[in-house]
Parts: sequence; C-alpha cells; structure tokens
Amino acid sequence: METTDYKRFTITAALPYANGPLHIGHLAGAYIPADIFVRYLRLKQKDVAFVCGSDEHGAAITIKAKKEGISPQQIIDKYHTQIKESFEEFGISFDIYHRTSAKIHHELSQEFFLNLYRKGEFIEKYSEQYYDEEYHQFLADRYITGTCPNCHSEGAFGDQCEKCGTSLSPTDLINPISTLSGKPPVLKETKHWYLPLDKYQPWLEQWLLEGKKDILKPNVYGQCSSWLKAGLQPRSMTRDLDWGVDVPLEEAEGKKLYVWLDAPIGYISATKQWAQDTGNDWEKYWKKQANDADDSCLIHFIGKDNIVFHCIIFPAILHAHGGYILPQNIPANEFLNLEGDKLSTSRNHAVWLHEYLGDFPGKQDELRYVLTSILPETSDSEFTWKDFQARVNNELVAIFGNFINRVLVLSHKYFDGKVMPATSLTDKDRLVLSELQRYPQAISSSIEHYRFREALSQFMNVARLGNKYLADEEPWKLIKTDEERVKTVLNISLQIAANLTLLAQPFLPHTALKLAEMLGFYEKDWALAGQEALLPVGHQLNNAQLLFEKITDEQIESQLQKLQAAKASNSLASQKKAVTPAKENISFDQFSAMDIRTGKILTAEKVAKTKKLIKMTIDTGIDQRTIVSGIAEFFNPEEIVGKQVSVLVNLEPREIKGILSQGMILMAEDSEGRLQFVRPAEEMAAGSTIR
Ligand code: B3M
Ligand code: ZN
Repeated sequence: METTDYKRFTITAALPYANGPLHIGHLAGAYIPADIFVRYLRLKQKDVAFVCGSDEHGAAITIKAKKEGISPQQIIDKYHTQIKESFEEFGISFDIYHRTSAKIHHELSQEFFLNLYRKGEFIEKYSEQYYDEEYHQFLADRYITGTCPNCHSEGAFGDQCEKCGTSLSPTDLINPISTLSGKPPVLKETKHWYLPLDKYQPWLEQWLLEGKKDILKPNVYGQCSSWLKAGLQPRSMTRDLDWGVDVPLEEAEGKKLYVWLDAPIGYISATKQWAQDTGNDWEKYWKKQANDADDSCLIHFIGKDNIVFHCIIFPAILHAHGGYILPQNIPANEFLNLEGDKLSTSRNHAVWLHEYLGDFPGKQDELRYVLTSILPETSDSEFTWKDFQARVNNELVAIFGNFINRVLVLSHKYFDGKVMPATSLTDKDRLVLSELQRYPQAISSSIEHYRFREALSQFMNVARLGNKYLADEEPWKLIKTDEERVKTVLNISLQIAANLTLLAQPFLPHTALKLAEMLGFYEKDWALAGQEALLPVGHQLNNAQLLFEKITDEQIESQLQKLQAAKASNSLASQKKAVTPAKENISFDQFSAMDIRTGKILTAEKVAKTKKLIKMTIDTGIDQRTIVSGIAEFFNPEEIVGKQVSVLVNLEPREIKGILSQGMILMAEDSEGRLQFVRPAEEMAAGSTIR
C-alpha cells in the first residue's frame, strides 16, 4: 500500500530533550522533513494528526539541571517554552506540541508498563549497580566516570568513552568515580524489569526486515539489520533514578521507567491530549481499526541516532501491548554539520534558532529553504554561511523573488493589477503551460518518497520556468507595439505565480502566505496545482511586497566571527575547566625555605627501560649534580643539553630507578599534560637565586 493510499495519517517527530535550545541540526534532522510531509498531506485533503512534544525525563535533563544548579523541573519549564516558541516561529505546524512531564503521559506510560507486566512479558532480574553512599542514590551511566579500559583516557562515562567512542557499561570503567560525590561508588544489588527483545526477534525480523525491505530508507534498513544480526538482548525498562515516570509497582519504590520506554509513548499521550482539546477521537490515530484499511498510517520522523528506538524497541512494545498500529515507515535523516565541524551544544558550535531569528528577523523561510536544499537524507551534510548567502541571493532573490516582483509590478503598471485575457497562444506559451502541468506530480512523487531536497528543486524549476518565460518575452518592450501579447504573457505568468503559491506551502509557508495575499489567491488544494486558469480574467491583484532580501557579506562575516568567538571561548573554557584547584595556603617562611637557583644542563640521557625518565648532569653554580626528571615524553636528551633551567637545590635527594637524584627541575604542565621548562626570560649565571 503506497503512503498516500491511506485516508488518515499519524505523523510524529522526535521529542526533543527539553535540556537546551533548538539548532539547525534539529530542523534538518526531523522537523523540516516532517513539516513538509504534513503540509503536503493536508493539501491532499488527508486527515492528519501531527504530534510532538518535549522529552522531559532521563539523564539528559538531570545532568543539565546539575550543571545549571537548578532543579530538573526548572530546566524543562525553561526549555520546553523556548523550544515550543522556536517551532512556532519556523512554522513547524504540529497539531499539538505536548510534554512528557504531563500527568496524562505519566498515566499512559504506567498503563503500558502494567499491561506488559500483567501479561508476564518482563523478565525480572537482580543486578549489581553502582551506588553513591553519600547521596544514597543509584547512579545512571552518565553519573559515573573513570578510565576507559580501551584507550585509557580519563573522563569516560558509564555508557560510552567520548574519546574513542567505545560503548561501555559502568563496571568496565577503571577507577570509577561518582560525579555526584566525587567518591568511588559501591556496587549494590537492585531489581529491574527487562523487555525480552530477544523473544521478539523472530517477529521483528519478519515485520521489519522482510516486511519493510522495499520501504525503509537504506540507511535505516542497514542499521536495523545489523542490530538484528548481532542478536537482540533483553533491555531494562526501569532505572534507579529520582526523576521520571514512577514504576507503578509497590515493590519498585524510588524506581522510574527507562526514558526510552516512556518517551515514544509520548506520541500517543500527545494525541490523547490533542483529541481532548479538540473533540477528536485519539484511538482512530493509534488503535487498530475493525477493518485494516481504516488503520491510520503511522510515520516517525527522526534522526539516525534514534533508529533503534523507533524501529525495534517501540514497535516491540506496541506489539507486546497489542491493539495498536505499527509504524508504516521511519524515514530517519543523517546528521547536519556546521562549517566543517559537528554541531555541538556543549561546545556552543551551532546556529541556535532563537539567535538566528534575532540576527535575521522574518527570514525563517530563507533558513527553511537552505536547510531543505541540504537535508542529510542519505548521508551527513554541511551547512556553511557562504552557501546560505549564495542560495538565498542567487535562487530565492534572483529567481523566485525576481519573477514574482516583475509580474506583479508590470500587471499594476499596465493593467491596474487586473488579470487580462490570454489570446492567440504561441507554441512557446503552450510549451510553458504543459511544463507547468508536469511539475506538481513530480513534486508529489518526491515528497511521497521522502526526497525533500529533490521536491524543493522541482518546486524551484517552476519559479525558473516563470522567470525565464517573462525574461524571454520581454513584455516591457512589447507593451509599445503589441498590448494584446503583453496581456497574454502576463496572464500566463500570473497562472505560474498562482501555482507557486500552492506549491510553496509545504516548503516556504510564510512566503506562500505573502504570495496568497499579493495574488488574492487562498486555495489549499493540491488537486488544483498545474492548472492554467487559477486566476480568472478580471481578478484583482493586491500590492506587490518584497518576498526576499539579499544577505550581505557583513551579515555572513558576523556569523562566522560568532562561531570563531565560540571556538575561542571554548578552548579557554576547556583550559579553565582543566585547571587544578589551588592548594592549601603556605606561610612566607615555608616558601622562603625553598632554595631555587638557575642552572644549566651539561649532559642528558634516557634512563634505560623507562618511558618518561631522563638523567641529567646540572651545573647549579654551587656544584654539578645528577637530577632525574620525568620529561622524556616531551623532550629528546640531545635537544636540551646547554639549556638554562630552574632548580630546587635543597630538595631531599631520592633514589629513582637506582639513580640518586639531587634536586628538582621546575616544569610547567598545561591542561593537556604537556610540559615546558620554567626559566628566566634571559640567560643568567648558574646559581642565580630565584625568589
Ligand atoms: N529525546 C531525542 C534525542 O535522542 C530523544 C527523542 C525521543 S523521541 C520519542 O536527542
Ligand atoms: Zn576510550
């Protein structure tokens, strides 16, 4: 069954975590594709429920709350509002933007859990988990850090090492530390309820790999088949956390539902809330109907990092619960990068939607247009400000805007803004009109196959068609000699403009509205697209308004500087972040007891069988002595002979690898652990006092 054979659609877009503002990667990942698709379905007169909302549970929220020193509730209230506003500003036309902290969501999630629990679907298992005795709390993966067993770098998390990417479980970490108390956690027994994904494997292989082989995008299919080939394992659906949906069992006091159990149920609870608010029946959009043909077509728009949850875990839960429809397709996008680097919230390497609107007020559609042109539909793609400027100026302004402006201005100039009759069509006219008829079907096909970049370029071909036709016919010259011809040329151009008003709605909703007002044409039925008489003779046009303005070099330059500034402050912040805190104060007497002198390295050699040690003979001005230092990873012995150094000469001698080392050479160590000699700026005689 083709997508648009369905009468009703349930369209979901991934619930963004309410732990930060939205950036262009969010729009390009799930939300612009979903919005184009939904606006198109509505133009096809389909019955659509388009639902989304804030994902307000899980460690993503509690970690942010800890970082900002406020409560999780304050975090979600702050960012839920900001995210909702950003979606509205950019015309992402949800029927409801809900939130998973709502009571209706907690109740539905608990109903799902109890339904599976009472059927005995869950495996109940005890396991040992890290527990922070000072905070009396079990630790979620992200709350435990330690040394990565794979690359031995510090700061690996309980679920993943961000340095080498290895996915870990907390007990893999070397020297684990709780990020709450800063102390080593203890292992404590705890009980959880596991979803037996292995039990559903045969059904998933049939429903997903067999049934959707020709439907899923290759990037989605590939990820699913590798997950299934690796063999599904039971996955815990509960956590020891103090934030989330309570596990509805007496014995589960203090336990919460795993965020990826409750979050997708958020699509259903949002639909329930919407139905309550609008007098609709939510079950039509989620429950299996008496007659399969009446089932709603469920499509999840997501980014590639959510594929397993939407293709495997959530369908398994719906299947185990029973009575629910299953997703017809999950057209996940890949990732968008920015100026050659990954988008990053933590490094502030992003184009934040609320900031974009501050810098480019009223230019939502320009960003929608450029992002749609570069959607990461089959592979990661790249946003650059230069490309943004080029596409706006060379396509929107120079083609689409130019065409509309000309045909409106000339219609007002020559015929008081009225649509004139088209008489005695030339072959060229007929060719243009037959071209015009072809595009709506081409755009439909691209949209229905989730190829939105292609759909947009087909749309722009209609603008190109009009722009070229008007430029070739040159009505501003003809008007002197053949007014009838000009009437025909402008009539045909206006029919193209009216088509653009219809066809623009999925992609550029704000522009479509402006166009509708200028033309006095407010149709919202895709079936009309391609027709050559959408504007009847005599129809009165309204005044022309500028659709797009050029983006200036200065505007682009300031955006690039903003990114540079973020990068610079990041590196400074990372240095500040890595600075070890100051030690306890000492008295002046304690300091003056140290005798530090200038010295010179006379000889240097590596200490055998060690990675870090160099043995040196130092001229301290007082004497020549042997000192051993751990600097071999940063300096070659031959390169330091003759160099000036600062030496603590009254340090008690100590034996290092059998060598008596008499003193210490002062080194500076940066946040990356790199070493540099500390020495006076100018050469000084050995034995000079440093104080
Ligand atoms: N909150 C988004 C993410 O992984 C996640 C999606 C939930 S969709 C039910 O960034
Ligand atoms: Zn690692």
